[in-house]
Amino acid sequence: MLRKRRFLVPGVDKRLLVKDAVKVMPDLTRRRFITAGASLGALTLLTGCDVLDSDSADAMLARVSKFNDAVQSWMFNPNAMAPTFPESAITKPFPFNGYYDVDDAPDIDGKDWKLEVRGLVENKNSWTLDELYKLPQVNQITRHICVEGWSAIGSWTGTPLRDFLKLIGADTRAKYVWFQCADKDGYNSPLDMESALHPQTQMTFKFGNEILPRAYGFPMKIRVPTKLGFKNPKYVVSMEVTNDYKGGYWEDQGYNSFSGS
Ligand SMILES: Nc1nc2c(c(=O)[nH]1)N[C@H]1C(S)=C(S)[C@@H](COP(=O)(O)O)O[C@H]1N2
Ligand SMILES: [Mo]
Repeated sequence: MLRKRRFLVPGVDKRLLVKDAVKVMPDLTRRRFITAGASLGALTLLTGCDVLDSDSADAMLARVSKFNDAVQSWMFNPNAMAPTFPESAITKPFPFNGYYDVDDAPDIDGKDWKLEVRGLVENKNSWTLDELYKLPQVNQITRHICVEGWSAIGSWTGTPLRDFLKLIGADTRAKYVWFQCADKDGYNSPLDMESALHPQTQMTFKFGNEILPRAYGFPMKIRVPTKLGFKNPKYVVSMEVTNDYKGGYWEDQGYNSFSGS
């Protein structure tokens, strides 16, 4: 996300693009888009267009100009499904992103790692990786969208988070599931319960049918295809079911905690 190195899009001024898009949106969409942070990433979620090349910047504006308020069924409806793709659409190589270089990413020993479970749950036992791997898993090929304006399609396999929450007896009336990660300067992110229970929200153990590589969050990441990339924590070490808004790494720096549908 916001690192020193910025992705520059030739011929496209990202701030102007967001401004132009806002101008051509229908009223209700515009209001909600602004409430959701009016970022380039949100625009990518909304249009399905990636602005990394200038052609799709034009395509994006063309799409926005055709919006009607029905578009909200995708961006603002928490029950909407993120689009899925065929294997041929997978982006190779898939980008790495963190607030550090890949060489400084957490290097976790899967044998020692345990997922801690806290807060409003009946069963607070920790889970080893072997135990988690035995849970039923599903695959999804979905688009990951970073607020910086790039996106990539990947293949993720793991256990739907809602199945796990049920298994541990989580109080699903609570407001948030809050994830903490192993990054050396910390990384965390709150996820609203509705999104935690979304059928596509996944505890991910595999990327492209291989054990999740270190770059993408070994041993476990939370894949939320209806949200921007920063709401997809990697290197997760604990989850807490809570009614308290505990903030998050990017959320605390002004990024909208909603950031998606
Ligand atoms: N623990 C942790 N999770 C994280 C981040 C991070 O820096 N640390 N970056 C976030 C951001 S901004 C993005 S775009 C995605 C990048 O995931 P990828 O490296 O698998 O592409 O991870 C998200 N989750
Ligand atoms: Mo990101």
